[in-house]
Amino acid sequence: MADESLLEKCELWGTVVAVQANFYQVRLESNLNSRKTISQQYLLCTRRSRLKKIGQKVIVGDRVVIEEPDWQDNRGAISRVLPRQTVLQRPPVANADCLLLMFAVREPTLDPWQLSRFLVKAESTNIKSILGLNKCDLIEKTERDRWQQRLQSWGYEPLFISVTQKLGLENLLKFLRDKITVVAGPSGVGKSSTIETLIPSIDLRVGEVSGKLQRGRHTTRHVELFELPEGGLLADSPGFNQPDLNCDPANLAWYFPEARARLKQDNCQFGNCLHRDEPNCVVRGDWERYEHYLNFLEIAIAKEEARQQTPDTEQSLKLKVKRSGKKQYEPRLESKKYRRPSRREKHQNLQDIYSDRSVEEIYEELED
Ligand SMILES: Nc1nc2c(ncn2[C@@H]2O[C@H](COP(=O)(O)OP(=O)(O)OP(=O)(O)O)[C@@H](O)[C@H]2O)c(=O)[nH]1
Ligand SMILES: [Mg+2]
Ligand SMILES: [Zn+2]
Repeated sequence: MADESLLEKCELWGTVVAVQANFYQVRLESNLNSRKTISQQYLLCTRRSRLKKIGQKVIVGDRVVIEEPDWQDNRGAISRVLPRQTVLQRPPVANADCLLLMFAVREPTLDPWQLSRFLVKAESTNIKSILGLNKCDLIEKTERDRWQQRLQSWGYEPLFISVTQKLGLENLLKFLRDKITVVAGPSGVGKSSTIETLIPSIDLRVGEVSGKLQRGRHTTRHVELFELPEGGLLADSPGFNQPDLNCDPANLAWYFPEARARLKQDNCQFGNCLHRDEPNCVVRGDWERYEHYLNFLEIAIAKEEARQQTPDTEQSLKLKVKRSGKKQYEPRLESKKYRRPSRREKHQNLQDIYSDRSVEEIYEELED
């Protein structure tokens, strides 16, 4: 390549699409200085020791600056992580622009409470979300119309999809183009099938198997961003049935479009109204999901109270989840240099936290 030496001097940057052991697969963007398009699309990178020292983690979706590219071997080193616009914990992805919340209209049965809970969780992330309802081949048009009307009354416009019949995918693609999108939802609704259909070159479930257990890579361990032929990056995630509701109870009503609309029009009498039985409340009323609101509010309040009861514990102790699944509190040590590395750390001290534990383990911890 003619401009090789020139390119090497310039600042290079890209998006981390996969993290594995000590390596980061980075998809290169156009060169910042010369705005030149580079011929290689991916570099396999390590993390500069300076970043390790300051404890700067690199996760999928991070925008990173790369130094010392070796164009022969497609290698490089990450020297800087740009500030994150958004951070999702489940799955761990930075800078997601969009959440594709996926449900099936049948198999598994579409449960309004579960759907509602996912919608509230999605709203609380402040990331734009779209709702896809898959497996439309399994229901009649009348049932589909009923769901559409019902969800419109909740403030949502679902995209009806059938992966098996390739229905609604064109429409879906319009929302995904040139964005980082994370696909989330319960198990078995067709998240992986959708991604596989949109990106025929990958095979998520029976893709590469890794390690002694010969598990499929995507079933448990890795988050990875896959490139849509039309432009844009998509991350699959393992299904889970119940997102946690650890939001500030005072904000909860804002995560329901129906309540939000009321609050934008008018004020409750009390500034700290939780919209239960306070007088002159503008949120309380006969909208379908008001009972969901009340139920989620109780959960959010209970979580908040539990959190407040253990402030000291949180500051001086940290919750450690053992491999066996047992949880115990351990003192949080102030200075890292006095801490002896554990046996596991000695062997894998460069390994990113997210790549050496299963997604379920991380989820468990995040849920506590
Ligand atoms: N009838 C019908 N079945 C579908 C459709 N899309 C996917 N399926 C089936 O649904 C099942 C589950 O699909 P997956 O793509 O593995 O679901 P998932 O959401 O990735 O599930 P987890 O990985 O467990 O979270 C598979 O047997 C698919 O063949 C569809 O549009 N219609
Ligand atoms: Mg899947
Ligand atoms: Zn109120």
